[in-house]
Amino acid sequence: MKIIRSTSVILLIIFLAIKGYGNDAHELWLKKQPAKSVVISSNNKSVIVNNAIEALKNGWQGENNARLKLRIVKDKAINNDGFKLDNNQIKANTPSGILYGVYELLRRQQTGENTNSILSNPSYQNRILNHWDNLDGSVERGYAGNSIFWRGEKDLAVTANDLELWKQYAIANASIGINGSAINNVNASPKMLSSAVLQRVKSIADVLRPFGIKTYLSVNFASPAVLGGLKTSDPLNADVIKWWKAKADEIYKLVPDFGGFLVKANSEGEPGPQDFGRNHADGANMMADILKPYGGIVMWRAFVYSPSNKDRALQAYLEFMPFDGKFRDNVIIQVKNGPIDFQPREPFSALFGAMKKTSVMPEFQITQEYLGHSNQLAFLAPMWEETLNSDTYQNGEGSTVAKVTNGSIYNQKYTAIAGVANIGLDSNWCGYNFAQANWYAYGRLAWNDKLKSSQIADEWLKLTFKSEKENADNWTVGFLEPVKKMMLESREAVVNYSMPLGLHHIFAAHHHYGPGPWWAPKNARPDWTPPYYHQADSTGLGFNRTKTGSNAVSQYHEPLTSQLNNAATTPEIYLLWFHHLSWDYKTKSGRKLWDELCYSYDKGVNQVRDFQKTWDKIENYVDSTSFVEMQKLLKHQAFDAKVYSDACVMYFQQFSKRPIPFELERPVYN
Ligand code: GCW
Repeated sequence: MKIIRSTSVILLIIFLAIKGYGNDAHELWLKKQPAKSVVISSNNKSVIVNNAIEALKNGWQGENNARLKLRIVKDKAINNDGFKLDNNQIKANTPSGILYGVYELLRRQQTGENTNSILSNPSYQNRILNHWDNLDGSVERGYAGNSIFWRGEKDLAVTANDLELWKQYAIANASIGINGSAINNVNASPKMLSSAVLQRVKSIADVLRPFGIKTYLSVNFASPAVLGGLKTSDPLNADVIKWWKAKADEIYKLVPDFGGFLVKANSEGEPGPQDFGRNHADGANMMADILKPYGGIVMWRAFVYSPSNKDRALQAYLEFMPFDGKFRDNVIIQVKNGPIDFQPREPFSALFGAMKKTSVMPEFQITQEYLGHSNQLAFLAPMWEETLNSDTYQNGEGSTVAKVTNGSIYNQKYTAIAGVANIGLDSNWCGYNFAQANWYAYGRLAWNDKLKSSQIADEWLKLTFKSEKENADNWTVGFLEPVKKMMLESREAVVNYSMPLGLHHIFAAHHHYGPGPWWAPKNARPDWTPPYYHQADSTGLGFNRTKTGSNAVSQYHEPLTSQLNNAATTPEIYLLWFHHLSWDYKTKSGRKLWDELCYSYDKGVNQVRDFQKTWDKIENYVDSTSFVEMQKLLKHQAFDAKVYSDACVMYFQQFSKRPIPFELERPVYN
């Protein structure tokens, strides 16, 4: 009896473990469908192609017993890991191309799109996730639990669970075209390069490789001194160069296809070449020369600023432009989408397109550091689409951020794009179900920078939530359309209730959740305090970056400089980013700035309330766990949005000394 009981407990545990909880959220957008049978022939037997075949067998939704051909060919129309898909034939130049073609085919089958005459080439060669994962298992700005890669320097042994988890991670990435993972924080511990840790790096790389994913490491610039015991980490010192060479050699012996280094140097207290009187090019080129024989690249971040300059938004440009053309061809300067720091909205960084003789790559943040962590719905594809489609004018009209970084305008030997991952050990990988859509969206945009957010949301919703049982028409009207609308509006709602009209960086200090426009302790670095950014005073609000102010506008190419220099021609979404305007400034709606600000905050709150109404109506379309999870999240978000809005409006009211518009808040004494 006892045995039977404990066996059934064990079986139940196994069942629950396999099933996970929620809408089988751990399966991400790769829901297992009862697959039909397919007969596959291939002219290639590599592990990557075998994994493609495996995916087909598990997911084939086409006609039963169909014959499918996978062909490695030499086709000039196909670039890099691109592919051709023609009904039941997939052609590619590389095994990875076959893998991506297979996932495209499966996705199209599931979403009901056509599967013939398709040529798909990736926009960027290297489509990389940056994990801000620390060796101790914590994740910087991670809201989905601990690291999937690290558990502490004393716990480096690789378990069967690790291997399975990394495999699932690799499959998910491959299914959306991601082909690189930088597996540790850019605030990098020198210990990452210790021989013991590198053994684990090898194990990770061995799991990712069969899915076409290269492994990269973030490195600490002071590693030669801190880890290697040298007297210096000066990039021009012969012993230092020797140390890096030996390290590279050790890494490539373990990981022959190692992708390269990601470096945060001389930024926020991290060491860098400037500590030794050298510059960014000295540092990056030293590493690039060492990695070159192995085919490795250096992604050198341009996220630099210091308390000395007046306007932080100017600094990356000032520090990097003098080195344009001075970097080796296997160095790529990794530039955050905006000039400050992953705010809910920023204009694009002026470095895009301006560095004409240097490879530049965009860095996006998938984890919601400034957009509500995992407590708030924010679908980020519209934000990234906005950046990618911004016209820099640097090589004439149409020089969008996408085009000046993807190799179609400038001759870059390597092209790349990075997204700071939102992945952790949480059972749904990303903290909340809909955050998975951001991982998905990043991969899809990295593959095809022309994709529309609406298409990405559409795909993700179909892949994640549509089940065979559903009547398609009902599902589209009752679930797909309203939920897609909610997703597409969600980032704008965050902007509205947190920092509308170009306001930025008015968050609570440190954790960056919730409002803190007042935070300015006496001894704090000014550029880390919100008043530095919003500049509210009795005359008005906003940061003057025009020619009469910090002149950040001059870093942009005409006609942008003139357009942004003038409040009347500045897009209203960036108004207070570039201008300090009177509280009575007349905005496009006809309202005065103060009123418009109040209306924007109020709009954001109401948008979230509408999301709640939308979600309440879809109960019948999702499993109860997913339904309740999202309902709770939106409730929390509506509450926090109201706090955000009220706090900011009341704070700014001290300066504006104007009443909140009557329609928004009828005073109680009236
Ligand atoms: O936005 C800031 C974050 C830091 C982060 C840094 C960076 C990894 O607050 O946590 O550090 O950006 O991008 O380097």
